Amino acid sequence: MELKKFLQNAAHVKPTTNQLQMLRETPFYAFVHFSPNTYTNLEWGDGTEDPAIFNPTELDCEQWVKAIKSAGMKGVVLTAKHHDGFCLWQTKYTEHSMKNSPYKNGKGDIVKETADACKKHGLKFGFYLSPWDRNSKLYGSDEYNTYYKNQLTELLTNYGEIFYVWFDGACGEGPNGKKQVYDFKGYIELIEKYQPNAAIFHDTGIIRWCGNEAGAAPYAQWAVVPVELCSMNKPQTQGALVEGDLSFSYNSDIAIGSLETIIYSKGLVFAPAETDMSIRPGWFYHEDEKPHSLERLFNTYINSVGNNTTFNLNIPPMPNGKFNDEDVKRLLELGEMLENEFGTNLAENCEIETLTGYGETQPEYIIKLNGVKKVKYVELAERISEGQRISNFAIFTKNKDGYYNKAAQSTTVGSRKIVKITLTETDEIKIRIMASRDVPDMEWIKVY
Ligand code: FUL
Repeated sequence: MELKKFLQNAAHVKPTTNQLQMLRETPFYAFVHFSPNTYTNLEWGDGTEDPAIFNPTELDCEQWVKAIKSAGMKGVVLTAKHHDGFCLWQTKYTEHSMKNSPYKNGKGDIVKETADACKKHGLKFGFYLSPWDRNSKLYGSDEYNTYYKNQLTELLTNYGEIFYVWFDGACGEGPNGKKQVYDFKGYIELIEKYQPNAAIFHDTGIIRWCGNEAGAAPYAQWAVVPVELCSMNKPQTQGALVEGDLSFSYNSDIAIGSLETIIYSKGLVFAPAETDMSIRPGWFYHEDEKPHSLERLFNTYINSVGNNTTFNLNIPPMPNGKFNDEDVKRLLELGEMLENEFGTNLAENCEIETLTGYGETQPEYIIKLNGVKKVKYVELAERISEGQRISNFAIFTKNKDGYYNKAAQSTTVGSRKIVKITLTETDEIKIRIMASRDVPDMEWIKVY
């Protein structure tokens, strides 16, 4: 296939409604890791923990939700079951659950309390249900897939609207030393049946992993990637050199989706990445750990939501069932900083002129601000519903003498790109698209 045609096809690979909702409406949400690990001070329980240790005497899911909301997040993803197999809800299928916790004399349901708090405060609710289960005696047999699907069905049908189901890729040994072959196809069919609007996180697609758990998504960020990496998604176009037989793996150092990586692929799919990290070093609460700095969290936001990925930030409750005050404070600070930095669009109601002198795929956008403004960030957004196109662009600011100074050069845009520039006083900004797979379709340009 001719290269130009191949790239144009790549530029028209489109998201599903569910993927689009994640990118546009819910790009920033919270993980909540809570399990017997919270009481044993571990990251991975082995499934032999006594359910009686799980006793959040001051559980306050509204406190979680309010703190999460204060950071500007739009949803919560609760670990309904982590690798230790302990279930945070009243499941019919195991005793390794809230039924044997002293909390509310075995009648507690933390999935329900979290879902209710989300509903009350206007956040979306989703869950993580670990396929790897180190407690279930069925693990390693076909019956385990039935067990898992039964639990999934409970979670999909009893807690209202679910926006996201997070499948952990981890697959270790169960209590009898056996490994499980997961029936992901069957699991996903249940989600499509009961919660057709839910997005899915999985390392084979829908929403894919960014490649590390440190909040560091690769800088050039494509949502259109080789089907070999995200086999769960439907290929929308063929590869260019279908002879290739490459295998792809998650590697944070590679810009997956760049020309070098798609050219040998058998087909292309739409699969945006999620950036995930914890506010503290561990996913679960450990008393000796401290929350990351505000600067690190803010920069991660820029490099995730502002870099064509979603951002899943974990906050671990303490053994008493509350978020630590330091985490609550940090979340509020983050929300305030996001509001201070991005709350006022200096290009609102400004004239934006599009020039196509260099050709249609290399337009220039001239943003005439209303007077001289102090500019710190430029935010671009492609009309991602129609696909991702831009692969290189530069930002210029006009100086007092009427000349343009180059303020930044960058790569992909996608659903949203936030570029930090050196604080500059200017009354005019020029964005020059240097390379694009097809004619760019800009949904918005904002200046802060
Ligand atoms: C990993 C798990 O093993 C960690 O415990 C944590 O849940 C993280 C989000 O995913 O695969």
